[in-house]
Order: sequence, then structure tokens, then C-alpha cells
Amino acid sequence: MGDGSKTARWIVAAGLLLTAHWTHAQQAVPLRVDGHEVATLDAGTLGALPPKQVDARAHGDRATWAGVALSDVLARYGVVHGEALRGKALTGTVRVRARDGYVVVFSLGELDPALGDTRVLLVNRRNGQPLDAKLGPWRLVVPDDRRPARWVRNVSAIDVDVPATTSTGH
Ligand SMILES: Nc1nc2c(c(=O)[nH]1)N[C@H]1C(S)=C(S)[C@@H](COP(=O)(O)O)O[C@H]1N2
Ligand SMILES: [Mo]
Repeated sequence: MGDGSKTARWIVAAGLLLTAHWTHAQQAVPLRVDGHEVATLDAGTLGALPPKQVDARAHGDRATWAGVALSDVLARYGVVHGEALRGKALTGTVRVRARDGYVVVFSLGELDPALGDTRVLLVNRRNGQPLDAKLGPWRLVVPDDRRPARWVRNVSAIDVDVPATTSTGH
């Protein structure tokens, strides 16, 4: 094989790496609250939150998934939680979108550790490795769901909608 074809291979390989890097950089996840972007979620911003991991199985595939708790993300960016989560705020929703248009919705009440406490992780690693392009860079893992239908792959945006919470609640 000549030097020319070797060089060409290196250029292709470098190009693929750069493209992969660029693509991941473009895939930071906007967190919007009532339509306002309050954060750009990526390994940097989410690295400040408590790391969480879980062993969970989907379709017979058991793996260790690592990332952060969705409830910690919401609390970090000021979404109503804990004692204040009552009354009208309990109609609040968290809509998680994927690049392919897939969308799932959670309620604030089910996610809150003081209420439903449903474990939902926003993960970027599987068995210690970054998620591949099919799954990542970010995916949800909902280990206690009986089917993995809410394990959104390729998360592209998170939209929180909470009504004004002027009511006294219960
Ligand atoms: N973006 C996206 N995520 C998705 C889906 C989808 O169609 N698009 N399907 C869901 C369903 S129905 C299942 S069962 C699981 C499958 O996850 P797996 O590919 O890791 O087995 O992904 C979930 N996440
Ligand atoms: Mo599914």
C-alpha cells in the first residue's frame, strides 16, 4: 500500500473523529422552564451534580448506567420541589424530547424525592463508556419501569412547564 493511501486513511479517520467531537458538542441539551432556556446541560454543567449510577436491565441487556438524577437537575435550576411542590404545582410536567421526535412526559410529583420518588437518571455512560451515537450522548434510564419505553435515547431537550404557584396548596 502506498503512502498516499495511508495518508488518505489518516485524513478520513481524523475527519471522523472531528465530526464525532463536533456532533457531540452540538448535542448539549437545553433545559427550558416555561419556554425560557435556563441551562445548557452537558458533561460540564451536569458534572457539578451528585453522580448517580444504577444497574438496570432493558430487553435482557443488563448494564451499569451512570449520570445524574433528573430530580437533581430540576432542583439545581430552580424548578419547584420538596415542601413547595403542592397545589397547582402538582400539575407541572417535564417533557423529555429526543432527536427522532420521541417524547415522554413525567409529572413533577412523580419525580420529586419527597413524593413519587420515581428514579429517573439522565445518563451519559454505560458500563463506564460514553454512550454511542445510537444511544447518546444522553439517555434516560428509568430502572423501575416494567418496560424501558421511557428510556429516551438521544435526549435533545427537556421542557418543564409549571403553572404560577401563587395558590396556598395543600
Ligand atoms: N429516542 C427514542 N428513544 C426511545 C425510543 C424511541 O423510539 N426513540 N423507544 C423506546 C422504547 S419503546 C424502548 S423499548 C426502548 C428500547 O431501548 P434499547 O434500544 O436500549 O433497547 O427505548 C425507548 N427509547
Ligand atoms: Mo418499547
